[in-house]
Amino acid sequence: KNIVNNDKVIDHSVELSDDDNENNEDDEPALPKDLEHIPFVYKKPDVETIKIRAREFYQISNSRRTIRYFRPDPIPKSIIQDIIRAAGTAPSGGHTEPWTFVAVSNKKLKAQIRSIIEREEEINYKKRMGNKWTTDLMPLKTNWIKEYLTVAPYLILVFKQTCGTLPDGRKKIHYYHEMSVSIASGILIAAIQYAGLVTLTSTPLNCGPALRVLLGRPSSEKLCLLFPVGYPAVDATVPDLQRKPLSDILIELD
Ligand code: IYR
Repeated sequence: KNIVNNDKVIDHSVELSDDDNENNEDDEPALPKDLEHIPFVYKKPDVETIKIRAREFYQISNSRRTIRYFRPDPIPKSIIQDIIRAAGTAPSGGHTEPWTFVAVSNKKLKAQIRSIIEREEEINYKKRMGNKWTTDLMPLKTNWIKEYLTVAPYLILVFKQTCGTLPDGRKKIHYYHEMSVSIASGILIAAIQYAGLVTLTSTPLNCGPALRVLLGRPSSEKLCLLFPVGYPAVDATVPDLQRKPLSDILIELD
């Protein structure tokens, strides 16, 4: 909800502290003051090509499934780097790029990550999530044992930077960091899918601080999501889910 107060709109979803709104006597922007605006280079495809490409992207997206069973086969580091390059093209509040992607292939670290997550997830499933939540998840056959965390060749942990530091040491405000990192994660998922690999969108409840410390990230960063990346196991299964039809998700006002 937006609260109008002393002529300032305070949008609580952007998580600005009172300090961020008050201590702005120095009106030096975070980006260069004299930032140039240059012509945008765009080659317009014909509409038939656009139609084909929109359909192709939908088909690629529609073949994506959340995969919980992986093959241990390694994947080249350059693929992970390009996937993260793609995620890093996401739009962000004030072009603050408030994300850190930690790509883990080290076996010992993956085992430590798994141990932290399984310890917390056992408590989540048995206590914190409660009856309604665990009952709703039953058809998906998930539990606190997460073999994929040690089997998948890569784990990508996505941290949001709640704030940053400017070259002169001042605090850099990261506007809309939550949304920016969510969008980047969507692009990450799409890039993994487009490349021909699989992943699982995992939200390790209550594991953020322990994983952050394990991976040596500062306390200004918060863990948002964890993506195991690799090939699906030959015998991988997925729940037979259906997606909503377009008529259920689109309202057309012509
Ligand atoms: N994070 C837990 C539980 C879980 C929650 C939801 I919502 C899911 O769609 C799937 C799982 C886990 O990873 O098992």
